[in-house]
Amino acid sequence: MISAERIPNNVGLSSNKRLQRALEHWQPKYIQWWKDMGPQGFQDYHQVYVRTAVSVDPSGWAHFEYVKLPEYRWGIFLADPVHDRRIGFGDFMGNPVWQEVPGEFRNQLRRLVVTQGDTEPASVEQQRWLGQRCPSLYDLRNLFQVNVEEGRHLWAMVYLLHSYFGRDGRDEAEELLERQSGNRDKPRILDAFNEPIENWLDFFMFTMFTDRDGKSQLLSLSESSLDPLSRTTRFMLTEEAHHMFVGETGIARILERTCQLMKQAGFSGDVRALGGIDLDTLQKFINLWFSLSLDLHGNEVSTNAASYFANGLKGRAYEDKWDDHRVTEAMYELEMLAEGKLERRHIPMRTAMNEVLRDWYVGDCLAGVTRWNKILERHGFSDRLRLPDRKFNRGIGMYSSVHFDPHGHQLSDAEWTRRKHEWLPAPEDREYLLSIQAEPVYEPGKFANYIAPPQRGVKGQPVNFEYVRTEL
Ligand code: BYC
Repeated sequence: MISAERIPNNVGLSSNKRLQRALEHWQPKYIQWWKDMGPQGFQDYHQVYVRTAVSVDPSGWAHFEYVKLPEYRWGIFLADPVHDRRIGFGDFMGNPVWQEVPGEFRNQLRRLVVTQGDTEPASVEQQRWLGQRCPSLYDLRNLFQVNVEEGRHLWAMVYLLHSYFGRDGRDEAEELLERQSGNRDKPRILDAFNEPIENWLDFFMFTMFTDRDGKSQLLSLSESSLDPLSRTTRFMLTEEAHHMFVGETGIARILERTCQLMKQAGFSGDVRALGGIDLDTLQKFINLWFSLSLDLHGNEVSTNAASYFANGLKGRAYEDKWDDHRVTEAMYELEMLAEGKLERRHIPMRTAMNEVLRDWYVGDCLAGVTRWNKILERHGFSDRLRLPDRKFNRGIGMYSSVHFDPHGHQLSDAEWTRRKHEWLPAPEDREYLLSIQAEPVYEPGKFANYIAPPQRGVKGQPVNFEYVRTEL
């Protein structure tokens, strides 16, 4: 039996019996899903040193302990309310925020909550085999930390569905456990969440680029006029920051090791001969995960996005930094693809809100890549990693009908087919990565050859701490 005491929460669960019963009904299905679709091979006796949110104040959400993963205490937390909060953008600007869902926006809000919720279990499913190939116990623990928090983010969205969307919401909460990443009949909603994450380079790129779309989307939802959605997503952002840390530092540590191996290889760049990951492969995985994550921001021109903004459902990242919050007159200059030709056109900014958020996202990614390049610079290499043009390898939006190279030059279908593996991972790149990750590293303080140790451990613990314990 689940009780308010057993689910850490700050939403007064024990005084809302209807909601408590609804979550009691959902909880065993969630645990079953976690056991079936969560980390494979780590469901029984492994104890993992993880952070569990027990309240929203800084000491409460940074509580560390060893837990068996299925016994993790998934909780429901909303950031503290803001006194007299007002709608900050769109047509209803200045009105008090909503504590209930207005009937006329119910479908749109449900769609946003379901789309957000769907990504969370999807990512756990995508990553479920990685524990079998981990580069260290430190990394294994970080993977599981990310996984349990994605599970908690699912709880956050299920809480909203159960609390504010009635019968439909309960049905949607069930379906969140029924769709499966990569399943042909019942796939996850957004494309990037159906891609397999089979090796640790995929994982680090995913947490760098795809979790950063999580940041974009959560920032824009945290502006929402629906106050419970805003408060839920504000707290989720604190956890999201750690996921991006895992991705950015994971790649930084691979790059550090690559630089060491490049020197050992006599500056030939042939680090594969020494079991490392070469710069070309790193670049291909950047190209892949950046472009997939650009797609997650939706179409460049979107009437959905315009109406989310007009109705105050979804704002821009850091809405208060903009001057004009109604955006009724402003235009946005976009590189449009019309009849196969690119030309710059001005369109109403409201319809370009997905693109505005994508701009913020690209800037945030660029800052991360610039930090990676400092590692190459420090080692004295002139090579640099870069983001591909945003038209490259798109599956959603107007650029998806034509092919572009990473510099944004248009290509014929034939040339794209001939050259795409110069820019995107080829089957042999994936085979190589699996070959160097064939054996997991489970010895405390040891690291796989292709990655450098972190500069420090977790929560003041040493790097060689036993972050995952096997206790039979
Ligand atoms: N894949 O008007 P548009 C995270 C569809 S990640 C497939 O642009 P909309 C996390 C769209 O469904 C953040 N289909 O659409 C990270 C629509 O189809 P229908 C997740 C796509 O809805 C790591 C049509 O195209 N959060 O948290 O305004 C680990 C029209 O397009 C895609 C959110 O996504 C796609 N990529 O914009 C764990 C926030 N893109 O219905 C977690 C909530 C578009 O016409 N979602 N379509 O057949 C939204 O804000 C919006 O739904 C989107 C798309 C920005 C995603």
